[in-house]
Amino acid sequence: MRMPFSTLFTVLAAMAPAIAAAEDSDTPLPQLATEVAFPNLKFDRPVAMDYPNDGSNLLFVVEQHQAKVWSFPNDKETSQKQLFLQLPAPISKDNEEGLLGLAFHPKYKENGQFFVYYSADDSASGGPRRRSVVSRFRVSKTDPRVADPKSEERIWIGPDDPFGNHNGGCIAFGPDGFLYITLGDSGSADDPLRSGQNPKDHFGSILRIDVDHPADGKAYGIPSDNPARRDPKFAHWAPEVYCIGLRNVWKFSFDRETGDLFAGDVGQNLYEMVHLIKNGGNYGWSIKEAFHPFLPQRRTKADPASPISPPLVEYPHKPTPERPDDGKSITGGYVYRGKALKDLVGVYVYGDFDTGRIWGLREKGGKAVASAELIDLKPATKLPIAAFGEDAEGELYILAFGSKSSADGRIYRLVPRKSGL
Ligand SMILES: [Ca+2]
Repeated sequence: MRMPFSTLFTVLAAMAPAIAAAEDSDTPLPQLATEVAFPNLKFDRPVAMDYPNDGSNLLFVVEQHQAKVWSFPNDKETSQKQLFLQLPAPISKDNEEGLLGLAFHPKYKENGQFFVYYSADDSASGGPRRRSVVSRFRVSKTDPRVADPKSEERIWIGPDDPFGNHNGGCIAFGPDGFLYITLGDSGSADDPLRSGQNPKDHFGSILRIDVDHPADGKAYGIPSDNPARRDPKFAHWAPEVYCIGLRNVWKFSFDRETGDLFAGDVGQNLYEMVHLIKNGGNYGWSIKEAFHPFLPQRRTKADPASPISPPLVEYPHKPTPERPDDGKSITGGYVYRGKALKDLVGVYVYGDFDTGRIWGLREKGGKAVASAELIDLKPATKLPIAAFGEDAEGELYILAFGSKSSADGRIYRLVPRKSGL
């Protein structure tokens, strides 16, 4: 789950202050720090957080290789972690595989449905050794704190996957009520299947499906304004494909105020990037890595239906004398819409898994108009940022990767920076 961020900084190190002064002088990006949000809770390889819109004030955290979903009250002092789901199906457990995504149905309170994304190992039943799956589960009819493990229905089954890495794994419902799914370019390196610019396969894309209206013999329907359904120029795209040209989106999210879709896309050797995602968009992989040429056009052709859109920002991997190591693996976050940090409202927050750095950007008209580092990173505060999470109030959390034998596995929050820190 490498997470990149860097080209942005060669560009923005010089430009961002001027841009910010011209367009956003009254809203500087705040200086923040991190603190443990739930001191009594610890998780094993936590990789995703979600909450149901049911007034329960519960948060849910996914453990990647344990294949568990835990719930707990959104209360700083809580020590009441309760097992919600133990995934019944066998999973693949390569470093980037496992239980990766969780999304509660927008009408969970009425229908008890939630969805998970996992790396299935179906070899015991004669199926493929590795492929990604999205399943629907339901909460128990008798206990609202426990899922019914027998309720699983596989909704979407991904293509056979030749490699253990680049599995995306983020799922979320958009403001349109459709389920968005991301999976990477299959894996290995250099886009070996040339899937980035191939809109016929599901790799290297964000998909959008309608889980409430199954159709055409599938367990889901296709929204009428998916690219292939709304415009003949996209007729060669698979009906599920919403956008293409992504290497491995490690987390996307919707701005709960505007509905805008932001994605952190992990680059290969040089750059990490943030994209503003549009219906029918093409984000360039593997012709481009962020703003830069990657594979030449003679080795992979750009899809003719959709010109390549550059990222909002990028950051480089390689440190320079003027700039420390920004990171190697981006973790996309959220546009902050909470109440605790007023200066952060409207800022898209993201970080890097390798370096623990956390940045913010303001977007306007499809461009980043302000960009800055939010925390003053000290070795003692360097978090392996596996994911960001959001609660019902729009407050943000950071899931720090860790296991039973390591120091972390805790959940952090952003707080105002005290003077002297
Ligand atoms: Ca893969």
